[in-house]
Amino acid sequence: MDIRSYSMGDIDMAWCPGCGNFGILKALESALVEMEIAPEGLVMVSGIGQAAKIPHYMKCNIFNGLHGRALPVAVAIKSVNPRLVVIAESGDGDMYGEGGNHLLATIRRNPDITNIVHNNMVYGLTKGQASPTSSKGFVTPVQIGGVILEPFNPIAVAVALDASFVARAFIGDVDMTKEIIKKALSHRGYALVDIFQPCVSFNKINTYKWFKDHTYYLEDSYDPGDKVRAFEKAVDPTKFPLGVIYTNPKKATFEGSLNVYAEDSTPVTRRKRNLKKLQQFIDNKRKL
Ligand SMILES: Cc1ncc(C[n+]2csc(CCOP(=O)(O)OP(=O)(O)O)c2C)c(N)n1
Ligand code: SF4
Ligand SMILES: [Mg+2]
Repeated sequence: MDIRSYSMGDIDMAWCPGCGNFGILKALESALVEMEIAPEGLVMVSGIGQAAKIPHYMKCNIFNGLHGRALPVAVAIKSVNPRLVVIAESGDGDMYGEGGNHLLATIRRNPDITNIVHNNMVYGLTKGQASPTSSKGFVTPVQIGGVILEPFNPIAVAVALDASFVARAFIGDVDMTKEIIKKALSHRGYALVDIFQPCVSFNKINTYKWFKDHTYYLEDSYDPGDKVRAFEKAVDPTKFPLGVIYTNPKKATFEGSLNVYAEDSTPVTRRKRNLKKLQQFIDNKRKL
């Protein structure tokens, strides 16, 4: 198995030259290959946006749904077939704006899925409007006087909700991004990886240089199990930490807590349908 296992060959790609999305695709495919995750065992789920096109460029199972709705679909897929590796991947607008409520619900449920967010601090596909993570004062064709709101802080929210794995990467460093994605994929439970991804066409403020100047790697001695310290790091107003910021590996997974797997771990999708039992359930005569 090598990087060609996921390659779609010589296809047209709708991303602009220089966009950080290319690096994320490379980091993700390399992580999957190094972890020997076969394309047939993976489902990529996305919403709408430039970032959400990433499954189109990978040879694996994909579900490309409505704007903001990747997470509930990903949770459902994992629930009916826990043997699959499920990745929900989209942009900052999709995951934190349109899909914001699903983010909160998914963190609480803790399904064993990886949630990768391309955070370019802008709506790229619709040509440069402010997203929830846009900086205060960011001027756009719609926010002509600059954004008036404080930016949404996904890392602080995830830590506060006790998400079982919270990390941040910057795609200026593809190798480190790959390593962080590998840690997220190895984690059992919900794993958020927010990746700073410059949009070279519609965000002239948060450039590769800007992200490099405003980030730093957590030191080796940093303990991601310390929730208070993780929160302090998440709200640091001076610079953004990169790496695994918080983990709580002790949490039960959503699908692991479902009654349907209490006595039989066979994925629901692999079971023989018992129509008589189903009819009895519909008739309210017995529990499933
Ligand atoms: C419900 C809904 N609202 C708005 C839109 C229009 N829309 C499509 S993509 C997009 C922004 C996507 O931004 P983001 O998720 O950050 O992805 P990016 O393009 O920046 O990678 C918007 C507002 C839509 N398709 N559906
Ligand atoms: S518009 Fe921005 S996010 Fe979309 S492909 Fe171009 S550079 Fe990348
Ligand atoms: Mg975006």
